[in-house]
Amino acid sequence: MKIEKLLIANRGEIALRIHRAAHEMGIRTVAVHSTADADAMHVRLADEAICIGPPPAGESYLNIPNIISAAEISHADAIHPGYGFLSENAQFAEIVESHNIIFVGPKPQHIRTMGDKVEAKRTAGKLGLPLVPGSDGALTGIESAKIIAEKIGYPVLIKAASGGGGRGMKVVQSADLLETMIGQAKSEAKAAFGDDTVYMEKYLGNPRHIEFQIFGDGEGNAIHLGERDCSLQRRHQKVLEEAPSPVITHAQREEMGMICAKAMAEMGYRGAGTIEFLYENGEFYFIEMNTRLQVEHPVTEAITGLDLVREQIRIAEGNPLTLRQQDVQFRGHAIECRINAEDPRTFAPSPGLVKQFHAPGGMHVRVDSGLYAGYKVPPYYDSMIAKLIVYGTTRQGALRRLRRALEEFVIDGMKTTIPLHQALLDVPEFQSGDYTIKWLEEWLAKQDEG
Ligand code: MV4
Repeated sequence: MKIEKLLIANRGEIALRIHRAAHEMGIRTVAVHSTADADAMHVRLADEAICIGPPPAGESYLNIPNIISAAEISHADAIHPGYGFLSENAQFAEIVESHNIIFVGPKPQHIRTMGDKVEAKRTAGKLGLPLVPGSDGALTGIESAKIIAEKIGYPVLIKAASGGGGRGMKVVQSADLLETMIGQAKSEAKAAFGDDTVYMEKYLGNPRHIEFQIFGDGEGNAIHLGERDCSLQRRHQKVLEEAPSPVITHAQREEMGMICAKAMAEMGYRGAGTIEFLYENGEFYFIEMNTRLQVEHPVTEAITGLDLVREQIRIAEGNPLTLRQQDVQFRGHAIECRINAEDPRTFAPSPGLVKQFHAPGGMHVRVDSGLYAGYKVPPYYDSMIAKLIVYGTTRQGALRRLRRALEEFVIDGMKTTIPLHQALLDVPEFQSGDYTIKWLEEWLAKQDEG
């Protein structure tokens, strides 16, 4: 079914990104916004705008009855949830569909499965994805936990089934600490998620974080769009992403990509998804799957030439995939910098009035941002205010272009993380691509000492 009008259940740069794809497809857009976002760029550009509540997200962007009401009032025939907020809420997807509105996203059952990390791992294993050695499902008692830990070897990691994004993890170095740590992990998980289910994995000490982009049509066909390397992160917040990974060979991409695509085809996955792996000593280990569009999707767009949001919308309309796997071509190298309204040293939030805004341009430079001079960055939400994406024929070329683009970027009126990205460009380990998930935090700690 052709979508005529799309409600965008999100804010900021991703709401703008979705609006742009929709308008290029001739689809009218409905922006929903909190009272704090009335002046947002995507609200101005949308064909219609509906206020759905006060600034706290719980009363606006997470307010399901208000969003459904906005869709009914505006006669929207589809809802795109973006990332964050309601994007991985299976119940929301079900409610949307029960109102005969198209959910631009996966089948609710697949969102639910992947939201439970124990279920996700079990499913991934059955579908042939390589797993981190660990407990086969949830931990059931200390005696069996001890046996599993001895078998896989210490250190082990206790993870919450309802966790994800690094919340509620405990590293255990030896058997004498296991019972205490499982207890702590359980009570923290109970407090944070209302679910004390935990599982165990071998702790990988120094991996990279590499994720594969996949698309399924919901009818048993699926393709992969290669990988992104997201190892540069601080406190589980990604700082910079690149595609392809500087350490993955063409043969590894083909092999892992095919394994991912085959798995998604077999489960009948619909829409965009990301399969996350840890990568250490040449081996991939599945950790989680994200059932949504991701912040860093533009680096994949840059190296494949595909519009991922357009592809999501086409699938939601019930169309087959635009491309076959053999038509997907990977070309060049792309890097994305997340620019946050934060102090570049302390990372303290720094929202405020944008006094001047000048985005860099020129060949192979993309800026996704809702900022404009005179806009006030509200203090209630995520601090990411812009994404800078550069493309080059080679990684070297992309790095040179990134340096040039960062020089041009002007955001006056608040502190931003632009100087952090500029400093990173001068560091040999970043220049050579020789970094793991621990590297940035260690480098930042050294900067603070010196
Ligand atoms: C791990 C790990 C080491 N060993 N699992 C953190 C977030 C969640 N997605 C999984 N995470 C990790 N799981 C095993 N068995 C280390 C991390 C981890 C991490 C993973 C990806 C990106 C950044 C990270 C930062 C710290 C820890």
